[in-house]
Amino acid sequence: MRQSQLFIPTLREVPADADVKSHQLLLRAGFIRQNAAGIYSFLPLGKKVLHKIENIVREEMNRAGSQEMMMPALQLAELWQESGRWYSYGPELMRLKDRHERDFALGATHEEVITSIVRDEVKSYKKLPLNLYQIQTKFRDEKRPRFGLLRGREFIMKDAYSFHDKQESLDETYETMKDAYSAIFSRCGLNFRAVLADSGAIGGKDNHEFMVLSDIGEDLIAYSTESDFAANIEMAPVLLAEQHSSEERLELEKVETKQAKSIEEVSKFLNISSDKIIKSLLYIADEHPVLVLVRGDHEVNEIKLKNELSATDVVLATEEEAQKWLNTVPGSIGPVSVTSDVKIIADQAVPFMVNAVCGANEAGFHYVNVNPKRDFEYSQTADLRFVVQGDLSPDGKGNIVFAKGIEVGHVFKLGKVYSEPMKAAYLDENGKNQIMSMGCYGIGVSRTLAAVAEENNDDKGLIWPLSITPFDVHLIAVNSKNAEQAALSDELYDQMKNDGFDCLYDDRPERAGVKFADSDLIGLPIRVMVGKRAGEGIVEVKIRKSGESFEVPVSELISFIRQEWDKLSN
Ligand code: 9G3
Repeated sequence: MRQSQLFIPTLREVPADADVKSHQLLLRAGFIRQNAAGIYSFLPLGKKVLHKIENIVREEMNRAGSQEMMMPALQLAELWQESGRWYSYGPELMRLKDRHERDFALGATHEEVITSIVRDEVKSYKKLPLNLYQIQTKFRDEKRPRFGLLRGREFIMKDAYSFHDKQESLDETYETMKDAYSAIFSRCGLNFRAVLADSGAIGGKDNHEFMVLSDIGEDLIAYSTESDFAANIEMAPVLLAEQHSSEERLELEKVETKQAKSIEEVSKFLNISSDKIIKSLLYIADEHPVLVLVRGDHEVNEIKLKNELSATDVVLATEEEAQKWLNTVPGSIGPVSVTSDVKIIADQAVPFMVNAVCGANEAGFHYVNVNPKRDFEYSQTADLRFVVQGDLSPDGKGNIVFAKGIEVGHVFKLGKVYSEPMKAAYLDENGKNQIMSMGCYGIGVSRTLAAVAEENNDDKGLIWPLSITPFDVHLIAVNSKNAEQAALSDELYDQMKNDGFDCLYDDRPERAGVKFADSDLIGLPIRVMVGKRAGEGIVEVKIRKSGESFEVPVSELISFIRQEWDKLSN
């Protein structure tokens, strides 16, 4: 493609409201333009990258046995009423009426549509499992669209849905989809983790988010330095590092601690480290008082607490409730001699505490030399705390570090969350009517493009991985008014095209500096410059990622480019 023909409106200055690198660079390099908040056009270069990412997605989904189809963006409200989501979703779901005043949703996702298609067409276990996907525009009226394509209101998603008779079949497809996702994000050159995620609103047994590690990520993940373990902070399990202390158990003693209430204050007042203090928090779980005990240097993870208590609502007790159930105020709450009306649950690390400190359930007083079991009972122990950096990884390999992540994919085991209300049923091998199980699998395709741009750039511009670069080679006639350089450039352009390179030829009558700056901005992997030594049959080749440049005789150019291409591929 000749750059003098290409529609590529580059910008010199950084757009004001673009506050992450990928957003700034995709705008400046003429890949996208904003039409409205969270709504973008893909200009030719952006469209080429999008197309390549979609094809990688397509190849891996087809290889994994999913069949491509296309569903409408306009969805009958009746379908969302069947699943109940017409009423449960708020302004984020874009709705409209057609000319006959009929209600529609603009597709934010397609569980209802796909389930309505499959329930009408699939009646026998012989037709299962079935795995269908589409690559399609989605609409979600985000309250605060931001970071360009990373959080838009109209975006491209690959969404796949699988249908099963048996749970094992769903489990198998789920693993196959996870492997396909790993292949897709690896081929896009992304540093990602498959993160165990909280089941969240849409139910289903477990689910994984595919997170690109990035400083601007909105999610916090815990991952192991020595294995592929990774989990959302809320979900990350804690491996109990049992520490048996030979310390002699001392006599329980009540001491005055005056105004010292918080862990820090008690730690300072009694001059003991926080990991010797039992942090006691009174919660109300579905109306029942529960005293939760964790070590003083740990934090209660309320999602784990809720799951452990299988409670729907878990909230910290008010002062009045503390007064009512423990006859004291927060800051002096403890587990010693507590009424049996209050259930006591302890984090798994608490039973290993020796000669600890805890509130005496009397304002201004604490107990010292408190020993679990001897001085207080608890009905159960569980993993109730947030993971912290440095914890042993739950798989025993390496230690936990935290990182921010950009969610580019999400795979779910839905179970019967949609097939039940929408009656997607089949006859099993015994002729018995059964409800199908489902899985769903999403990739933010336009978000993936932005994530690649976010993680592959430098102060001069974008640096595209070979797999999705908009063009392979940037051929530049340094001075296109110079006949010798123009002639050789034209010749090389034809030769590279014949040799199968998708070449962008900068034939514009611009100063060299402008051409080089634009080339750095656009970020093609290999640049060939036809300059002063054209007469000697020598051109310069520059590798965008490493910045290395080489003087190469024209006769060796193609083989040299292939060699550099292979080096960049590994
Ligand atoms: C909505 C709106 C926003 C939404 C949803 C529905 C997220 C919604 C979850 C999913 C689950 C999976 C299939 C592909 C993979 C993800 N935001 N989700 O259901 F109406 Cl406005 O989309 N869907």
